[in-house]
Amino acid sequence: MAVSCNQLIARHATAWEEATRHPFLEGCRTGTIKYGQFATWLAQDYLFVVEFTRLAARVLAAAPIEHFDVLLGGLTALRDELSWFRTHAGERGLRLTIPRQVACVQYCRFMDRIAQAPYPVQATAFWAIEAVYNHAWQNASPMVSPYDEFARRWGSAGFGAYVEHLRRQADEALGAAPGAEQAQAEAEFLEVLKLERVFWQMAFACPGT
Ligand code: HMH
Repeated sequence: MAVSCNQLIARHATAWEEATRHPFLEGCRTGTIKYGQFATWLAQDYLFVVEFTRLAARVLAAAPIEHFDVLLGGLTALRDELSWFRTHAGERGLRLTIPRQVACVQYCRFMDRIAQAPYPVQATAFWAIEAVYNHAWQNASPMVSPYDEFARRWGSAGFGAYVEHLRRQADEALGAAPGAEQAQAEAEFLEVLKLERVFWQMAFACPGT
């Protein structure tokens, strides 16, 4: 039997928890997050999403036609998300032409590597990146204003439904994948969890940037 996305979560429950619960999110939930910490996350997540959009396009290029609808929907949502980030950065007077922090650089390098992996590995990693965000923001919902809008973006039922579609597509690809690709998908899933944890932590390591 091939490995499935839900099995990956169950097998690595502790790492999953660490990637989806963090004092940063708790600070957004209660409103105690510092302005500089939130600003750091906001600008760096925009820079992340720029590269994530490139990954989405590269996953689409490797996908079977039956998977196009879901991935094209994702790309359209990313267009809106990039402009939404620019609006929020503008409101806060944040510059987005800033250097990436180490955590962001590492995550972007990972995505560039994933784009060159076999499709089942790409589909699993792509699902994982969206799934952790969905769960992380959901776990800390509802949030106080102005963070409630952020919680709704990734914690909403609509985003959850998109993640479910991605999960089904990844499971389908994994189901037909050779054992070595399944093993690689599991290793990259764990890498996503680690990169997420470090990304949350970044906001605390570099406040005010
Ligand atoms: C760090 N992981 C990170 N940022 C995001 N915006 C997502 C996942 C979901 O797109």
